[in-house]
Amino acid sequence: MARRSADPESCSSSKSPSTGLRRSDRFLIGLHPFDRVVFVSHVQPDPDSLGSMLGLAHLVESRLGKPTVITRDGLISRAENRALVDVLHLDLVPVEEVEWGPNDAVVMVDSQPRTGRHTFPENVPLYAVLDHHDTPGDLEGVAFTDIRCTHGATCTLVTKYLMEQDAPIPEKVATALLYGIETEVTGYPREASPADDAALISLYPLADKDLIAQIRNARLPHSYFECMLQAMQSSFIYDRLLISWVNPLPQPEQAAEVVDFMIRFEKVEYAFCGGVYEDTLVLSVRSSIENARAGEILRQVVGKMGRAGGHDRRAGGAIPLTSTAPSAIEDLQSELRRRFLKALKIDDVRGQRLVPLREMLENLQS
Ligand SMILES: [Mn+2]
Repeated sequence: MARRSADPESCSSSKSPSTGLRRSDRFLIGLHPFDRVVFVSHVQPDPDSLGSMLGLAHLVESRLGKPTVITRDGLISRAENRALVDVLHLDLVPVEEVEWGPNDAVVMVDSQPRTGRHTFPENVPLYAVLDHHDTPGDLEGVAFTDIRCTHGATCTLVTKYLMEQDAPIPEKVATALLYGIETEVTGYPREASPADDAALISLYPLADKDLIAQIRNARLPHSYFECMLQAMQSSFIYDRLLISWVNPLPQPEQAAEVVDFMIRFEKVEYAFCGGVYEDTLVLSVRSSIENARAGEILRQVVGKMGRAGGHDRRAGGAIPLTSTAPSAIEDLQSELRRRFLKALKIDDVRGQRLVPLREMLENLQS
């Protein structure tokens, strides 16, 4: 299943590659007829999305002199991601407030069309898609595509474009791009390519390291600790898989924060967390092994119940709930648990609590 190593460019996609032009040239040339460039990304945009939009907007403004709009689809709730927006004073337009002009070029980053990860209207035509996810989208009719799953971050592609075009990278843009790559290649084993490391090296002298430190160490809300406590209390180990549930999830991105923490547990190779946020079951997976196929496994587990996708060691998904009654949620949880064990070929073992019940009770202080 070592698809990456066997055929590293298996998911790369780029139209008319034989023109002799670099990708960044073709990206810019194709924008000439348009009046304005609007950047869109996936729901709950992460630092890789935000950095990619900011970097490409800078490229377009500095090289073509055209106005740009950077959008935000849904909430940004993770403390670090909010800090990124705050300390860099990012001006994000909620995607539902964009007035789509007839001569707008729409550029999607860090995501692909019709993967269920957007709320902006599907009838708005896209000029370009730049992404690094394994999750295939519908690229029909998109003039410019640059999909490179071998890259750890979309920000790496964007950094390459800026360097190819000799566009000076301002401190704010470099800081966002550096942090965007850093968050994508965090964890071990790293999901990074030599291109990611080369981009990090180029950006490091240009970025504001104090701001990076401030973002990385963002102050955490009370709900973060409540969520983590609930996750630890609900965690069960099934052989090499750890499953945690948090209901309700205070913020949708906290499922990812739970698995980022739980995957550090030395006895497991996969950590999965599910949590109810409003009328959705939000899912997140991390793996500590190479060729983990986390995105494929989560897609298989979720099946037609919802959507899922991601990378080799990190994945996410969502299942719309028809009922939020506790019994309906319990049924869904046991179905997902059963499917996960099957996908990982784990015999139907009895789960062991991460923290034994007796210890939980003994540690309770009045
Ligand atoms: Mn990304």
